[in-house]
Amino acid sequence: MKRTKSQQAFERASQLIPGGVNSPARAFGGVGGSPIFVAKGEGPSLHDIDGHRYLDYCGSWGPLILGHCHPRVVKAVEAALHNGASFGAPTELETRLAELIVAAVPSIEMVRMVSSGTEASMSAIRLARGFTGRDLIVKFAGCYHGHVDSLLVQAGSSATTLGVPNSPGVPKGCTADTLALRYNDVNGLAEAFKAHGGKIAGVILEPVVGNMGLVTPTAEFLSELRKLTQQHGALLIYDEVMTGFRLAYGGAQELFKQMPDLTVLGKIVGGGLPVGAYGGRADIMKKIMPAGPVFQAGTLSGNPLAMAAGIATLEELRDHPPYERLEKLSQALTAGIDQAATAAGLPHRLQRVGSMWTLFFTSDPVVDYDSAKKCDTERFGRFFWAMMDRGVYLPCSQFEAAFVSAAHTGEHIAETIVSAREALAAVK
Ligand code: KE4
Repeated sequence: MKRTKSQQAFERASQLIPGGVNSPARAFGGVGGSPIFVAKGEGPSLHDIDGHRYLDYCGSWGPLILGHCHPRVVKAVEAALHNGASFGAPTELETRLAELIVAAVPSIEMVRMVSSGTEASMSAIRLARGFTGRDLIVKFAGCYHGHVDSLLVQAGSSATTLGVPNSPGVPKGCTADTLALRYNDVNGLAEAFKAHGGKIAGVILEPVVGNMGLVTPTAEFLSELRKLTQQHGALLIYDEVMTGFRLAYGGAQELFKQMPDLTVLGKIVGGGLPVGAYGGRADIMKKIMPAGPVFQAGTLSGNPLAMAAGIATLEELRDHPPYERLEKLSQALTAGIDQAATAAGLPHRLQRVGSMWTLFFTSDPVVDYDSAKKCDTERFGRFFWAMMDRGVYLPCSQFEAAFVSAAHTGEHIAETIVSAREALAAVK
């Protein structure tokens, strides 16, 4: 497939924007070549400026569970725009979205809107430190919580894809109070609490990881996390930016019947517009300014257009829950891809939870950062382009999750499996 216009657009953008993109995840650094430039999205598809159509399994990295341009979302944002784009004063739209989030997630009694997942996780760890009076934050290697200085320690997603899990520019002082442990390592967790328990303000994790590729927690890991944090007075923070309203209407914590102290949200709660949120126990959230002393602010926090998109998305998910259908479609898709990879004789692991999945080019189960990093990323790059040339757009990195949307149908799944069969045979 010729993508001349995208290549020209990329060259032009690269003169003015570092790497030609406004987020490194889009740079195709993990697969080679240059990114397509998008003309528009339509339901389950992306159209690039060279006129090619792709079935989209990146879905803007997670927000678009309803697919592109869902009529209910478009109508809501259009209506909000005619009332004004931003006021720097409260609107009832913010309260409406807060009511939807609190009704959906029992562990969230109060919630604060911000404008990105990064801002939400940054605020949640500041709140954990302010609430407990402690400094130490525990994270897990390979998890990604946005580009928060103190969490850019063995960070996943594009930090790993592009080889900078520990970014230059982050002073040692910023990460001195961050302890990175191995995901799913129950003994390591117990040892850390034994050694530092009284100093740990909070533990933050992706309850299902998307940013190493799709990695699931063991039940023991999740229960030990809840038990040890409770025992030592540390806060348990679920980063559900990716899994929130994705794996269930109440997120991964509904699926696993867990009650964290704080939850970080983003992506779907904004329906594709810039929204992050953090929420949890009221006694903790009441420490946030102006109710309490922990500072956090934002000009566009609770922006009315973004609120309108988030409200329309969550109301659609509440009124017409797509989760059973997403489970069926995603199971069929990943079974077909798994069989195709086996038929091609390729060492692989296909890991999935609900409509999030990753095809890993490795023979061993991927349970943590070390096992994720053993994958054959060169083969992934060739698979990515073989699928692109067959009209299928995957996340451009082995260390990301792919997403099925409610706009995909059985026919799209069947079409994708045919493309995968050909693509996997081509990358043997
Ligand atoms: P944002 O600041 O990008 O809105 O959210 C940061 C974030 C926090 N927590 C989790 C679990 C996340 O997955 C993310 C962002 N995800 C990446 C892709 N895996 C966003 C893509 C990008 O950086 O462009």
